[in-house]
This record gives sequence, structure tokens and C-alpha cells, in this order.
Amino acid sequence: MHRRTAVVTGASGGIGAATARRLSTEGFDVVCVARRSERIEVLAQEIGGRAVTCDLTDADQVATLAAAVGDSLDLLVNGAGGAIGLEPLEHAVADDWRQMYEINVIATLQATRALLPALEADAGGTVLNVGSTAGRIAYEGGGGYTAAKHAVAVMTETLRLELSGRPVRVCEIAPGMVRTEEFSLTRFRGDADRADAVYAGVDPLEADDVADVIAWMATRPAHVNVDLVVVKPLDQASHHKVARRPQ
Ligand code: 8X3
Repeated sequence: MHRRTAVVTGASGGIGAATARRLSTEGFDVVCVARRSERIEVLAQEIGGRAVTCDLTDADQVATLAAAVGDSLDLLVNGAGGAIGLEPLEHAVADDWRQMYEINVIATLQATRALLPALEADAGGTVLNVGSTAGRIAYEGGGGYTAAKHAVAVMTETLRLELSGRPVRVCEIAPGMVRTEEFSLTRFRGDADRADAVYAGVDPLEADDVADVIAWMATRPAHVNVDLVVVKPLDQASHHKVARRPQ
């Protein structure tokens, strides 16, 4: 029987790592991709997958990744990304914005472009982009991240239009508040108190909750394209309306 193969980027932690684990339990051979070799090697060993170290913002490294994946692929989960800083626009740091565009948008573009021939081989495949509720709304201080995630959302729609008639599904999952070990810590440049305060009194999503939905999207019959799933914690009615229990 054909064993399905998945590439998961951003597999060194958070949603990416949880997705790699979950897809392996769904029977996929998983190629774990990230910059941090040690983390993905441990994960690949745990799930019987493969680790390919790659900085997706570097075109040469992405070409090497594509060669390592080979000429057939069933699923690409573009999980690499992240937020840096929460400064209002008038105090925004241009290099932070550039970096967010690189890790969220250019990384997704380059991985998708390089792996598309393999995804289109055989019976076809699926591109599943991890966007964000930040790709659908605006919020104060979120400018660089919301702009990048809006770009991911539009890129997803563009690709679906451009691939019309070809056997590649193009999907986006847009999670809201997800507690991972790194997302908020990176955003607040290592300030653990500020990072923890984001989730105070809330029952947020965990990475496994998002991985669960990704697995569902990816395992629908081949003619079913789940365009977009927005998934938030029950406590988060909207970005600005979060029900917090007193601490
Ligand atoms: C969602 C995170 O901070 O934009 O990816 O709500 S946030």
C-alpha cells in the first residue's frame, strides 16, 4: 500500500512539532523541517520520521530540501512562522517586520514552490498553510504580524486560484490563541511574565488541538478542499474579547 508522506515545516516546536507527531499516528511518513537540527532529529527519531535541517528563507537550502524529499509528496504543512514584538506602528522596528515577512511569508512561498512538483506527482497532494486569526483582523501592536499573516491568507487564495484544474488542494488553518512554549516568549523577546500574562485566566488552545484539526483537514477525501478553518478557544470570542477568570 502507498504510504503517504508529509513535510512539516516549523517542526522544531509548537504547532509544527504537534502536527508532525499527529500525522505520524495517522500513518504518514513525516519529514520534519526546521533550522534547529537537534530538536527535529529527536522528534524524527521519536516518530520514525526524517529530519531535514533547513532555513526556508534561504533558496539554496530549500532546493536541498526538495532534493531530499524526492519526486513524490502527499502533504506539505507550512507551519514555520512567528511573531516578533508588539510595538505600535509608530514605534515599529523595520527589521522585525522584515524578519516576520521572511519567516511567515517567504518561507511558505519557497517551500511551496520547491515542493509543488512532488505534490503534483502521482495522485496529487495538499498544501496546508498555518495562518492565524491575525490574518483576518487587525489589532493594536500586531501590525507586522497581522500584515505577514494576511499575506499568508492571500497567498493561499492566490495559489488555489492558480492551481485550479490541477490535483493539489490548498488549505489554510487560522488559529487564535494557542499556548505553545515559544510563540509569546518570542513575541515578547524572552520576557516570560509578559508571555504568561497572555494566557492568564484563559483556557487556550494547545498545539495538539491545532494538530488535530490539521489532521482532519488533510485526511478528507481527495476531492474535498477545506479552504479555511478558523479555530479559537471557547474563551476567545474575538481577538479583543477574551473571557478571563479572576486569578
Ligand atoms: C494568533 C496569535 O496573538 O495574533 O496567531 O492572537 S495572536
